[in-house]
Amino acid sequence: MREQFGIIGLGAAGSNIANLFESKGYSTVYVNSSIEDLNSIKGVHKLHIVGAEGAAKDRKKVLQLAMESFGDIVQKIENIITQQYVLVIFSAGGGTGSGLSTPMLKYLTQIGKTCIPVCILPDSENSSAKINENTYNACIELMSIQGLGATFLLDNTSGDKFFINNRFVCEFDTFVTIKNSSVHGNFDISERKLILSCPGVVVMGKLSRSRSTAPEIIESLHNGIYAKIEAKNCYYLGVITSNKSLDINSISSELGGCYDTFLGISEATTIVMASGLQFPKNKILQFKNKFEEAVKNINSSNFIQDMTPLEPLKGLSFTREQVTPTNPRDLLMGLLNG
Ligand SMILES: Nc1nc2c(ncn2[C@@H]2O[C@H](COP(=O)(O)OP(=O)(O)OP(=O)(O)O)[C@@H](O)[C@H]2O)c(=O)[nH]1
Ligand SMILES: [Mg+2]
Repeated sequence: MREQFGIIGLGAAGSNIANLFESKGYSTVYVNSSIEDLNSIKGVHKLHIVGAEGAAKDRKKVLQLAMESFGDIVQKIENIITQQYVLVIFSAGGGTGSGLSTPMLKYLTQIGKTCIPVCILPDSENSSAKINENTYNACIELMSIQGLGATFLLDNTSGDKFFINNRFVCEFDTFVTIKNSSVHGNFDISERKLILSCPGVVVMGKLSRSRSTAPEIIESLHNGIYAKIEAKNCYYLGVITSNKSLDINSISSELGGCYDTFLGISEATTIVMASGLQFPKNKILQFKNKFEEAVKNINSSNFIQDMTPLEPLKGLSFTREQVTPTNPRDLLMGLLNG
């Protein structure tokens, strides 16, 4: 199943996680504005933004730097990543990954890919005003992109960053590769792809074979490496477990009810995924508040950039919208001028 998912790592953090996927055999591409960062990765397909020496946490600067080479970069990516399902991995806090995430996700969606964004949320409390500002702006953009699949929000307050990287890759890889069966039918790869195609936020949990009761599975969803679930109701819930008597409806009820559930039985381990959740509004606003607080303390009004209203938080659609293609250069121009 691994061959059905392509991986794109943007910036340093995105590339670190992408590299773990490559070591498991996934088709992987790395994009960075910093040649030093690319050199530090042992990967096959590395794409440098021509002429750039890093973006120094400036999201707009990376768009300007990529203006001439973005078309070439996406062309190369299309040649390497032939899969329908593409994980686009980046940290929202830096310049390169955060800035490139929006045009990359929009472009790939426009050419018909099912994008699965994997967005790292920095530890707001222990980050600079600039990182908080970037994170908020990247989240606002991410929530407004039409036609995306499920979005993973990795929460850097949940542990050490390398622990989070390893944990995410391990959980995702298990979800994709685990063999299972059930009296109700196998929880097959098309159902797993359906869960991953659902717009909104997705969370996962992985437990050892001996921990497979409904409360333990629910607990794993609430205490994983992902941004905490703030609003009830998911759309899809999938569980693969050794517990043949598991009542999946009790997990669904605890999540406020789901549109559909999938259950598979495996002797190996327990893995759970819930998708179609709302974006965590309070968590995202924390970045804005932290930024504004720091700016107030710095007491320099011209430091404040325009913040777009939180419109996209209001509604979520569960059907991927059709989008019309734009050429790569116009896409960057639109973002710079918009
Ligand atoms: N989970 C996780 N977070 C990371 C990792 N590396 C950096 N971060 C976090 O991501 C933020 C910085 O993002 P980077 O990916 O380094 O930035 P970049 O995309 O390379 O952008 P520039 O260097 O500014 O051009 C910081 O808040 C870090 O704490 C990583 O490997 N894993
Ligand atoms: Mg960097």
